[in-house]
Amino acid sequence: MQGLEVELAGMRLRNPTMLASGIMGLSAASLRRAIKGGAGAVVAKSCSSQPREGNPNPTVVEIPTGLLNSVGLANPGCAELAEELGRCRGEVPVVASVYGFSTREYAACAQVVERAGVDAVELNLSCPNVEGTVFGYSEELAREVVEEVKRRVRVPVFAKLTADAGDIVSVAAACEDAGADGITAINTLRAMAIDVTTARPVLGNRVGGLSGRCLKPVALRCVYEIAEEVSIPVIGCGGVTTGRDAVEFLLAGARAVQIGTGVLYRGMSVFRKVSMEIAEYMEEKGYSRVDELVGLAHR
Ligand code: RRO
Repeated sequence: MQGLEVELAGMRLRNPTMLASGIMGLSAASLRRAIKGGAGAVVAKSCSSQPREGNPNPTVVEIPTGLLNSVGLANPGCAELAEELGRCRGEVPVVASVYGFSTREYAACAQVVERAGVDAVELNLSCPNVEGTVFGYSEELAREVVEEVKRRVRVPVFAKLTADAGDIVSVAAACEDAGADGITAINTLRAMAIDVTTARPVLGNRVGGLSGRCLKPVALRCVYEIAEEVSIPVIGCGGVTTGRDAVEFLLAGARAVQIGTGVLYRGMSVFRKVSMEIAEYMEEKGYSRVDELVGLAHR
């Protein structure tokens, strides 16, 4: 498909779709499936310095307009995950998502995955499912993490933020100021479901993160407002399922879009399908390059 290539913080993507960090990205095999499904880049599941088992079951529940998860950062630890990521290098950019309970842990994890040869690091400053500080709730804390990681690694660093923060736009601006190479907006939103039969919360952890179609208007608003404020690239994430969804994010100012729950709705070939649908839109409207769409809604 011609005209879909985008440049993102120095990386060349064959199209603007990326696998979002989440349940798919713990093994080289699952990342390769997304690459085969047409993804322009892949983001692995977030990792911490020590392995984590995650939260009690049930950790994933489907609701009519999306998905609730309370996985709890289950991962084998950044050293083991880094080895897996090393096995995926080559075809498309591979991005590691790192999490830390402290600034120092973020930096240490980022260094481990960089040594494994990943193309970029996404800082998960916004996980809704672990006890402890959410660095992305605070301009100061987000700034501190980005500054420290930028001191330690040379690959591009993206900051993944949440609309649960009081003011996501100010946090994004602080991350840009601290040297971030891009902003991913947004992570899941804190949410819950209650089983009326048992009169108990459905998720084992009671509260989790909401993803899927219902998230799109919120994510789109965040991308639009962040793009007004920062000049680094913005990556849209939240409810992208169709090419039309992706186009909305591009028009709002995103340079690329991440797809997570959309994989559940349309399978691993969702990346190819969305790319083809973007191309159809471009042809219909007479655009020859996808980056012509970026930010057009700001006129
Ligand atoms: O693992 C999770 O529970 C999780 C993470 Br790290 C995240 O960033 N967002 C999410 O919805 N779930």
